[in-house]
Amino acid sequence: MASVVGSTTEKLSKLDINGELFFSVPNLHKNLTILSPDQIELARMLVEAGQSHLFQSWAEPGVEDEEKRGFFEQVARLNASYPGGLTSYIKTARELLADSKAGKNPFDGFTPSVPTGEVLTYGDDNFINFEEIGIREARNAAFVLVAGGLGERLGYNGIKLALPSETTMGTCFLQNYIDSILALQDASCRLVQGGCQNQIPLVIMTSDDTHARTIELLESNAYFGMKSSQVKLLKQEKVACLDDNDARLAVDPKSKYRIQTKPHGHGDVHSLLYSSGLLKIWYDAGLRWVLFFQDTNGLLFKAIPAALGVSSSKLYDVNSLAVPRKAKEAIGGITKLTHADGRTMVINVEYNQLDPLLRATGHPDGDVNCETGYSPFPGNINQLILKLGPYIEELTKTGGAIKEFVNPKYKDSSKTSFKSSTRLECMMQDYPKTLPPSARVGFTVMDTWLAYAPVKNNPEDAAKVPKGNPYHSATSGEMAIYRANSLILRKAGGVQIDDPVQEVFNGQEVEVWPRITWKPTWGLTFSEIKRKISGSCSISQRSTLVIKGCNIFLEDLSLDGTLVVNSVEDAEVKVGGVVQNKGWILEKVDYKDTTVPEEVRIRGFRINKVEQLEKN
Ligand code: UGB
Repeated sequence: MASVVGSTTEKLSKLDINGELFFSVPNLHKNLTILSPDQIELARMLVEAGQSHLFQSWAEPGVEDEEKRGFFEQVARLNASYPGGLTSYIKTARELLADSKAGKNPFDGFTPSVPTGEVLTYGDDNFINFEEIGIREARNAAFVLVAGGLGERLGYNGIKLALPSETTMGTCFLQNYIDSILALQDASCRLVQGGCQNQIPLVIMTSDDTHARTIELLESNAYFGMKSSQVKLLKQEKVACLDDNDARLAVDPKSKYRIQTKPHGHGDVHSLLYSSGLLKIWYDAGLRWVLFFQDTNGLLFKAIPAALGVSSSKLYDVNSLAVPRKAKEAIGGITKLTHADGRTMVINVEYNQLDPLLRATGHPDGDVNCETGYSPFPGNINQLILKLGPYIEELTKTGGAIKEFVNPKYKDSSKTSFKSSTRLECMMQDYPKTLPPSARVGFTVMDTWLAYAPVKNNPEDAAKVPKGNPYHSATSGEMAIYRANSLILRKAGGVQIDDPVQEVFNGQEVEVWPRITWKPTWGLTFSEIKRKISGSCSISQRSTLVIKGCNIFLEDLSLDGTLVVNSVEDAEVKVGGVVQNKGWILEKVDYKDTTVPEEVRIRGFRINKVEQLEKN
């Protein structure tokens, strides 16, 4: 024993640590003998930060020593992955928890008002012009997909990127995104005389919940046609959970040698990008834009060219994409905040904060629709376009740290204990909060039918969404793609498309349009689609049209049934005449029927491919 005590004292004095610090934590003190100097340093940091309780149930030295070393590995990771380390995390947590307990309004002193932004109308001259500029700029862009979320609200067992965005072609979200980026790259490079070799980079932010399955999805599909070097994965770490207002870290209920952790939110993307060094590499390569987007919006890339055109024309440092928002819809509201001292900013106010903010500032009805039938605040769809130069400048100052918040669920009104542990969180759209007033922050509003149809809610919750508000389910996400494609062919190509019929799938009433789908390379913009349609074309409501190829031209096509056209890249294909067959039929499926694969039953229908004409 004497030698153990001797070696402990020696270790501590070498580390310049006063041994008394550990006397009050006997189970830690006993275990110092098995710890390395680095681990003792971390232990000191925890004890000094008021976290002695973490060692309360530790076994004697010699018992469960591997687990104890594992504990410090986790602490080292948590410490390294947070700017300023765990000490800083705990300090911020105490401050934010105190504010929350005191009921402090994060928008104290600010008055909300409706900001003005660029409102686009699909297909008018302005829109077409922005699309052209956007395509030109695309080769100077990098894309960043935040995909670390598990999607608890959707309750799907796989990663959301692997879900089919629609089941006619069966393209999953990740493939849809990669196909779109590659199509943008080709279209943009074609505009350069003599061509260009730019490869648009794609970064995917993953988390422990999604990382391995994202790699597997990419590798088992040969990166969906991207060069593997073009895609980079950055994994976000979770953060420590907090048990009380003193920010005591929560012990994992499954192991006394682990700290419980939860996701920190999509705001991590900024610090990860900064520390990865990629921004500098992109800048040096001449890139000008970084576009952030989310995991399940099958319409997004229909809005990208015009939105990028707006950023470029207006020289916006920050451009957020928005759509008209229904009151109480679970998307944030873009809001102008004016402080009593004169400061103003245009920022997303998250959906759970908008109503209390409005009520506190003289709007007794809170978050309600105005005479247009929509909330006056445009809905944030969390697609941000940042100008790379100013973005790097800002992150050089902040290291990518984003203003955090905490959202504890208190047991009672004394606000002294929580129903379950909480943690600090941050959101990527809060990036503009630290920008100087000189920064050019704008937003672009587009029609919902064109730009936004996320898949977030499980069938049961979707069916409970108030009538008139969007379901945000796998059913509505897929139907929105058919509606958008039908409307685009109507508007850009003058195609006569039958009106939709109303159907109920999984308790959700939706419009069913003809199932029209195409690969992004066929039609990225209004003008390109217009160019590929001529004569008098018509498509009946029960029809399915699948276009898989670039130079496929529709001329005097009359479709009543299913037509699938496949073509190799350079082939020019003309498609016309009368096509009539039994087609593909939507058959209802109940989401509770576990004999049906999950990705099918969550949409409430499957496609019975009865008859089609397939042309290669
Ligand atoms: N995500 C991560 O990558 N890491 C995380 O830790 C968490 C999420 P949700 P929510 O436009 O649709 C956002 O859960 O709560 C990824 C905006 O905050 O779908 O619905 C995740 O994988 C809100 O303002 O976000 O709210 C996914 O890709 C509104 O705009 C993305 O982050 C809304 O989205 C979003 O995660 C919307």
